[in-house]
Amino acid sequence: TTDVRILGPDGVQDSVPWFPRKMSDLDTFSEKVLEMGEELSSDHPGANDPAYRARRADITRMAKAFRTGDPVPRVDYTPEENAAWGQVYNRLTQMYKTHACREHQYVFPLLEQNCGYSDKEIPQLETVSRFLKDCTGFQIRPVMGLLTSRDFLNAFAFRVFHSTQYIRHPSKPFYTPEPDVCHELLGHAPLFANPDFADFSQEIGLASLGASDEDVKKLATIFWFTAEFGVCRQGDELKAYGAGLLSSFGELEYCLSDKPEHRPFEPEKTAITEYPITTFQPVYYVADSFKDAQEKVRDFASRMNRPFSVRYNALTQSIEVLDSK
Ligand code: TIH
Ligand code: FE2
Repeated sequence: TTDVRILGPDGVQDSVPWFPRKMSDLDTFSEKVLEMGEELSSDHPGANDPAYRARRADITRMAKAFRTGDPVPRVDYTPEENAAWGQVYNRLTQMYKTHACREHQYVFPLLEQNCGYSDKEIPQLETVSRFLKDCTGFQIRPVMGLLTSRDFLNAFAFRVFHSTQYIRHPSKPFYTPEPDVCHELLGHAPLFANPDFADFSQEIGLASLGASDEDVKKLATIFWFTAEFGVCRQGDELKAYGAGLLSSFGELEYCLSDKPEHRPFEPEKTAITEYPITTFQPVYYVADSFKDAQEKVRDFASRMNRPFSVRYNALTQSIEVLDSK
């Protein structure tokens, strides 16, 4: 990305990393995916399964062609894919009652009623995107695989969530090191239907626009330890609200056990913590409540240093840049 010039508060031109200003600018992200997107790395469970690879290529080709305003293309999942989903679905939904935060538990039945969530077949992203739009204005764009942190976070400024559409390899249903449709639909989608969580996600997105690489890394780490792997206290119990936990029955069990370390969530410290991406997390950050995590992150983001501020205009679906803070 090339830098753009922005008029700073003191009338001096500042150079900041490029960022999307209108919804259709997100179209430029579709080709830029990180490893394990198009090409599976050699230790991936699907790497030596040619049929799996071919199927993934078909699905990601559609994501690559997606442009702003298109409906999310329908994928006709095979009986094997629906069976893998059903297996994950049944294991997870049994655990949600005891392991998921109450916000996730509240939305889940609404997804069953409105979006056809069941163990029979994988729901279509388009159906879920429409439902989220009604609830919070969030919408889903299909993506080939992992985007850079900057691109992925920038899209949240527009209430856009990038979602994969393919499913994990059926040989390892309990955990996958990369996002897949189970992770997106069972972990993320329920929380994007929650108005507070939608605001929180957009806040991180707005903070990431034109931010320095260092600040983007911090925001991405905070996102990791909240939206992906967040644990919170509800009553006197620990519950999972992170999507990476709510989509992995292996890690969902493990995260609330006494095996990993649980530390109190403090954005300054959390933002500089290293983490593995292919194994269960050794450390979880525990928020006092789901709301408390959002407020703390919002506060952290508002104290970040940027020579301008931004706001989202939902009517024009564009970012307004305010020259001085
Ligand atoms: N590990 C998660 C799962 O098995 O569903 C998927 C991911 C979470 C975060 C990044 S990839
Ligand atoms: Fe995720």
